Amino acid sequence: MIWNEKLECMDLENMKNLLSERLRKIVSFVDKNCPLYHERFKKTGVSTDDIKTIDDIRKLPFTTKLDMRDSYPFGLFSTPSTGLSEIHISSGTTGNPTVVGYTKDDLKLWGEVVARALCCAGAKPKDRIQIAYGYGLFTGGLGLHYGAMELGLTIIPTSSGQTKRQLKIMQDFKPRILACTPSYALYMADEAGEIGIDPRESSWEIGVFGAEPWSESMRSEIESTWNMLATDIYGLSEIIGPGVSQECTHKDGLHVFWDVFYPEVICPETGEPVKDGEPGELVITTLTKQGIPLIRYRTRDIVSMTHEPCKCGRTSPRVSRILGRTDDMIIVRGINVFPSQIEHVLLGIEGTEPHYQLIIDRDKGQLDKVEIHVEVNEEIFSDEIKKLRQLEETIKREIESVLSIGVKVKLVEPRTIARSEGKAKRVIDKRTL
Ligand code: DLL
Repeated sequence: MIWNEKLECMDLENMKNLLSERLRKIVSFVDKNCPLYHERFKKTGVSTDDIKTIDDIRKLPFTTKLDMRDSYPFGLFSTPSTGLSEIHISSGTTGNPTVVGYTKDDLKLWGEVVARALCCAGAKPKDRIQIAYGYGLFTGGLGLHYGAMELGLTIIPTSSGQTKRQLKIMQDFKPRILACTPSYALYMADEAGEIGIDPRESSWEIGVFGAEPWSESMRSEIESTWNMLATDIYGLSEIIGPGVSQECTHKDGLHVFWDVFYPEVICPETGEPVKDGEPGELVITTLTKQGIPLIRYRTRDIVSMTHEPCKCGRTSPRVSRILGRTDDMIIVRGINVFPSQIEHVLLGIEGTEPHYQLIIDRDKGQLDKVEIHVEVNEEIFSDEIKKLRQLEETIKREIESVLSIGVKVKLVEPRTIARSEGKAKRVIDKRTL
């Protein structure tokens, strides 16, 4: 089922006209209502009259996370705060937190895009959904909630945490859909085993997983453990929250809801567009939002994009899963490291769990040291020391060959790496640069 067939399957010529019209409108809107944008357009020498078609988007300046922090709390808004229905605030680790706000129409839009996403994943009206994303200032819980309401699902808003209760609710109320972070889906499988529930017998048939990076191997692991279809949902608070893009049941890239969130993929260094299929930074323009519309927002997420048609009939471009970040990439001894590479290696080694932590440190005047703590399962852990050493050696060798840097591997007891009910913390960077 396609939720909004008219827009999701629109032919490209009509879509281009719609996108151009919406771009002209939103640029005039922010120019008129947001002094920061007005000033910036003036400074970069672009006027609203220069924007005629969607291709003129490249004439516009970028917006960054720094702009959001610097304009705290409402400097980037185009609607006065009295006109907002909801405000979400992210807990910033450095500097000001990021504030986003929704008008009543923005909340409708949020419901609409998440309803589209849920349909993409295979949900149907009247299905039951267990929403185990956190509710509150994090946009996961409420975003999924609005979409599920729009689609006419029966919602069980468990929020995250209280895993045994989550599992009991699943057993008693048999929801067909589970929405949570992929790492929490795996965590719940662990716990299910402990309390004698066979995950393969679960009622969940469809998973709508996102909010953190995951891999194809993690997908296979979730799908085989829970006997369900695991789909990827992407979004970020600055743009709307979840519901920017979503995989359909073909699982061949995430459909971007481009009539409202126009995507570009650029080279992060030059700002120039990259070709379809090439990785680059995802940049999004919100074409219809009112509270805090963003022009060419740099997400810092790395993806590749394709405009090839999809078997499902939707005509939207699709982006790959998030390949990394322009900023969370770690540079160890001059080499770029993505934690997902380590995860990938671990998932291919029997006996290890996809729970790991990467600890990076540097003694004064020394080279970076990388220690990887890897959890092993109960069975392996009770093996003799010699076998454990062999396993450590294997992991070390494989990781070193992928990362091209020397690492130290330490196997740790089952369930000793702090679990998260939200996003897993994979990297502990102790270096002072
Ligand atoms: O995580 C929104 C969300 C909630 C998406 C629930 C999906 C499901 P933020 O907390 O603002 O918003 O974090 C946004 O999380 O820029 C990505 O780096 C990362 N991210 C989100 N979805 C995915 C995904 C929500 N499917 C940041 N795969 C984004 C990989 C993701 N990374």
